[in-house]
Parts: sequence; C-alpha cells; structure tokens
Amino acid sequence: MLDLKLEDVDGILVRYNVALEKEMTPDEAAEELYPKDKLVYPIAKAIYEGEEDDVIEGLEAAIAAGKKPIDLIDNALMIGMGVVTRLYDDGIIFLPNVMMSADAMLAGIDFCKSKTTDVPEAKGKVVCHVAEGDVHDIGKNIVVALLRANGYDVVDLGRDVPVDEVISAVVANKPIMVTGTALMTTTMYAFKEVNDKLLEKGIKVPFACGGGAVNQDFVSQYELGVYGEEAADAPKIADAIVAGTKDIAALREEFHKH
Ligand code: B12
Repeated sequence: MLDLKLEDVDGILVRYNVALEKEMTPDEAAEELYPKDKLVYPIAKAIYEGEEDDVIEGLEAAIAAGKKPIDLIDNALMIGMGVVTRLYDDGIIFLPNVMMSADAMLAGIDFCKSKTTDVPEAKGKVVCHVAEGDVHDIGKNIVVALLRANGYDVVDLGRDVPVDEVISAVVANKPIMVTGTALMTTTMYAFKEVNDKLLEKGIKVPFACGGGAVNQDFVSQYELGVYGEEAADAPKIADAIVAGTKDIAALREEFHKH
C-alpha cells in the first residue's frame, strides 16, 4: 500500500475541486490537479502526457521504494487517469490526448500485472468482458488485474464483445461469476441481453456489472445483475460467492452502495 493517509486522500480530493481557470493552458490545469506525493506525481504526470516509458520508469521507482505493484494501479495510475478524465470532461483536453493517456494507462496496468508474482492458488474461474459496442476497457483491465492478483483464473474476452460470444464463453468455462463493464449509455443494454440469454439456457451465474454508465438501479433491473462501484469490488464479490453466497439478492444486499 502507498503511505497515503486519509488526510492525504482528502487533500487529493480537495485538489480535484480546484476551479480551473479559462486562461490556464492544459498543462497548467493538469499541474493544479497532480498529487504532491513524490512517487505518485511523476506517474500521474506521465499518464497525462501519454508517455508510456515515463509511466514505467515512475512505477519502477515506486516499486523500488517498496510499493506493491498491484496497489499502484489504484493509488497512482488511477490518480493520473482521474486528472485526464477531469480535464476531458471540462473540455480542456480532447480525444487524441485521452487516447494517448489511455494507452499509457494500459501499459502501466500491464506492467503492474507483470510485476505481481505473489499470485495465490486459483480459487475459481471468472469470465470478464466489455459490453458489445463499447471500446472503453481501462476499468475492465483493472478488474482483470485485481481478480488475477486475488487468485482467480480469468477468461478475458476483451472489449466490444458480442453478446453471443459472452454466452458461449460462459457455457464453455462454467465460471463462478461473469463481469461486464459499460461506459456508454448506448452499450449498457447489452447486459440485459446477456442476462436473458443466460437465463434462457438455465444458467444462473452472478453477473457483476460496473463502469461509468451503469449504477445500482440499472443493474438491479435484470435478474443476475450485481452492481460493483469499484474494480476492487470484483474480487470481493467473487470471494463472497466462493464462501457460499450464491443467491443474487444476498450478494446485492452485501455490496449495496448507499
Ligand atoms: C478514456 C476514455 C476514452 C478512451 C478509451 C480508451 C480505452 N482503452 O478504454 C477513447 C479515447 C478510446 C474513448 C473513445 C470514445 N469515447 Co470515451 N471516454 C474516456 C473517459 C475520458 C475516461 C473513461 C475511463 O477510462 N475512466 C477510468 C476507468 C478506470 O473507469 P471505469 O471503466 O468506469 O472503471 C471504474 C469503475 O466503473 C469500476 N468498474 C468498471 N468495470 C467494472 C466491472 C465490475 C464487475 C466492477 C465491480 C467494477 C467495475 O472500476 C473502475 C474503478 O475502480 C470518459 C469520461 C468519463 N467521465 O468517464 C469518456 C466517455 C466514457 N467516452 C465517451 C464517448 C462518447 C466516447 C466516444 C463515442 C467518442 C467519440 N466521439 O468517438 C468513443 C467511444 C467509441 C466506442 N464505441 O466505445 C462518453 C460516453 C457518454 C455516454 N454517456 O455514453 C464519456 C463519458 C465522455 C463524455 N463525458 O461524453 N474514450
């Protein structure tokens, strides 16, 4: 874990609320949002700049300083992606910048995964995918990395996965859980189709869904859906299933976010 105390996290959140002034350049606006932590700052900056080599260099330095690679996904890479998302949502940077940052982020996630050697024995199989029509796969990749780090055997179907391909993979692999990620209001309805086709085949596997487009209310509208807000919820939901909670209503209750 990074040595981020609650006060530090509050500090980061306060910094995210800064009013970005119109006359600022994008780089100046980004500078306002970076965390001050000496190890996290260069990683967040490299994500914003889309510099993959610098992301890896920053991660190597943090690991050399004793940080756990898997924790750096949430505590460093995600902070950089948070800066990019904020600047994009505020119209300060545009799609080409976001694409470069996303690639740097994905390279960082891969690097952290490759450095995670203390993988426990497999607890069960999980099938992961991004909804049909949706290419946003950063969140899904974090879900996959955290599930693997927590001892799950993951069948990663990738992004923009046709509904029927999800069903075939579930039939072939008999997972303890399926995950879905959707970041667009146009793609999230594929989850309902996955749900219905699984039920048609009599398969009642918990279907954990997350991603910016969906919320608790939406995911609870289909029988197998269990909403997870954070990627870190995915291994927790899987652990609950392995521990014996197979009932969807009980899982929803346990992972309900108020
Ligand atoms: C990065 C990004 C891109 C990148 C994606 C790169 C990639 N490889 O993923 C690129 C540049 C390619 C892109 C393209 C597009 N994008 Co875009 N993109 C974004 C952006 C800025 C950030 C998304 C992101 O990665 N967030 C960080 C990740 C980590 O978050 P996350 O996936 O939600 O995951 C977190 C949780 O949700 C959770 N989670 C996720 N999945 C799961 C699953 C389970 C089981 C659990 C428990 C948890 C969980 O874990 C993570 C945190 O711990 C958002 C803006 C925003 N505000 O979200 C727009 C956004 C998603 N994009 C948008 C759009 C419209 C597009 C384009 C159509 C743009 C265009 N005009 O071409 C295309 C999409 C093409 C397509 N068919 O998909 C819109 C969607 C609007 C909508 N409501 O539908 C957004 C919201 C921007 C906006 N405000 O308009 N985009």
